[in-house]
Amino acid sequence: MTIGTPDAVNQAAEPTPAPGSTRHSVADDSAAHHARAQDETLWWRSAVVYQIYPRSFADSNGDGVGDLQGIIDHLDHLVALGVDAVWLSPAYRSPMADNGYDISDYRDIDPVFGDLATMDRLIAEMHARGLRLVMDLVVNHTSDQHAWFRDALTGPDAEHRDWYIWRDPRPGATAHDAGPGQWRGDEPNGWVSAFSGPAWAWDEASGQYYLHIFAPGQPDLNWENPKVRQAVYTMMNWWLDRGVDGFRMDVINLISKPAWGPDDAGPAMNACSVGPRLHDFLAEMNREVMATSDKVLMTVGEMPSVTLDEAADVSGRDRHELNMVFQFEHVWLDNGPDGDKYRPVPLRLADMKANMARWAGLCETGWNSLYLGNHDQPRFVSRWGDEAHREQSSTAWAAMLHAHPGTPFIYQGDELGMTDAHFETIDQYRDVETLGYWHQAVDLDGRDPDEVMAGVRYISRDNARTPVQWTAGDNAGFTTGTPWLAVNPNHAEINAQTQVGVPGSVFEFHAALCRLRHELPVLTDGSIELLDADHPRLWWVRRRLDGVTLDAVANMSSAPLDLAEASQPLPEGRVVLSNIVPVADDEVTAHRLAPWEVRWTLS
Ligand SMILES: [Ca+2]
Repeated sequence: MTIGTPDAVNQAAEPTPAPGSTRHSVADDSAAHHARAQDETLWWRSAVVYQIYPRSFADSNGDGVGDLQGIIDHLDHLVALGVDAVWLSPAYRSPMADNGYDISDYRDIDPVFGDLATMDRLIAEMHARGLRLVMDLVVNHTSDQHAWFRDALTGPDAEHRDWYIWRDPRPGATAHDAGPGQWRGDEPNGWVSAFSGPAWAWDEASGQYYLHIFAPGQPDLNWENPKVRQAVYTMMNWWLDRGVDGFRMDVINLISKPAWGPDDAGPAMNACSVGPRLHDFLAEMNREVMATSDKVLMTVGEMPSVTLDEAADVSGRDRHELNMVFQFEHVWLDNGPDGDKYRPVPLRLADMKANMARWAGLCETGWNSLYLGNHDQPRFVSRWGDEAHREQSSTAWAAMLHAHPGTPFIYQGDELGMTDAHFETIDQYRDVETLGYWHQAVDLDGRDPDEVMAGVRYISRDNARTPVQWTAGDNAGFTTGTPWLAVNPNHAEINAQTQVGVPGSVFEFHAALCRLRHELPVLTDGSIELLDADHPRLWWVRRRLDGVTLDAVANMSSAPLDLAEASQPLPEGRVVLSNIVPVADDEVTAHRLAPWEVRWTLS
């Protein structure tokens, strides 16, 4: 089987086709949508966003690392896909302790990615193609190489000392010598960093600890200090003056730290989520930055462990904080005991369906983002699909994601159905989080390396960071040099060259998803109903708006599914999206779903 050509979406309408057989014009439904689209204040609600992780996207100069010129060289790929905006993961100057999420200069581009002149050209080239640029904004912490922190290290009286969070050793506790990232015994409390080890780093010179929720090279900024906040807002406005169209805000739920005591312990990320002044800070940022811009920005806050109510507060239309959030519940459903993602458990589809339906409720008063993958998650086709049914399972997952309320995000390479890296040994990995977990689990805790490696292979962030596969040629056309992270050998089969413009490809299926997003207002504004919620393999959501009903139905398994198992018959209607080409007039096709078949029917 191949995947149905999206070009058929634009073919002339015919009377009620057999399900899955033909895709028809949706032009009749688009008038109301175009009226909404005129409302510039809502552009981000009906947009599809593409995430670029620049290190792995395209290398223009043969040093093995993707760069801004590489993005410019491939912008027509994004035009062909039909996305509205790009979220660019950090390209700022950075020592790359966490691949750019440790910024040493917010107003410069790291030389490995290019320079400000190239950035200006990227913005101009994107705008010339109708694409908007959403910058990553990492302001929970800086790099320890940032000038502010270098100054803070000079002593307690330094101008920028209070721009970070310093504490004395825990009174009465005894310290012992320990290597970097290891417990000394007199940390101010027992908070654990996201990359294993204590969340406090010892500064011998001043005899104090500083807080780092992430790596020791990523000290947390002290948002209680109004000078810090003003410096961030000024920097954001500087980028707006350069032409960017919004911000994706890294772990923005962590910026307000709670009151805590010496006996507090556990993950610092959990302790600091949605602190007491988060909403004050975001409302202030909105007044100082977003509200002063002459264009409508897109803002999305990354918020691990945020609750639905908290997300509703952050994204509430009348609250003027952020447009939408990245929540994490659905990508944590297969985490193992104690939330350990490296000890995964099988995903129950019913849990995923229920979770996504619940988060759809956010769009009643606020707004949600929709994603299955990003630079911090493995490839969803390997994680929750079936590589033996790679094209069908990746498109089925994508179509069901896009069928929910919210703004969909496509992570680079997912539009090609790229898979996990399938590395065999730990020395093939580069990710600071993966290496930190391995060190803790194998070297310190003495766990079985084979068992730990099974978890690493399943969940490591490097799975999604292998270079984008442009061609079947050397290094997948990503670089003429040696790639910083190994190219997946399956680029011989999976690559853009064999998919872009090719009917039936995973890429063209995603292009159809983007087109339908712009043509069907029911996708943006419709209500949602989850049918057959407990069925372990059938995923069925129904959207409704102004007398139009969209049914998205998928078989999320590698075995055929008899539609008699559904609680009600599938409605008759126009099939506007399908990932199979059924046999014409086949009664069997009409009454069952093939492995990983998805259908969108409009009635
Ligand atoms: Ca390069």
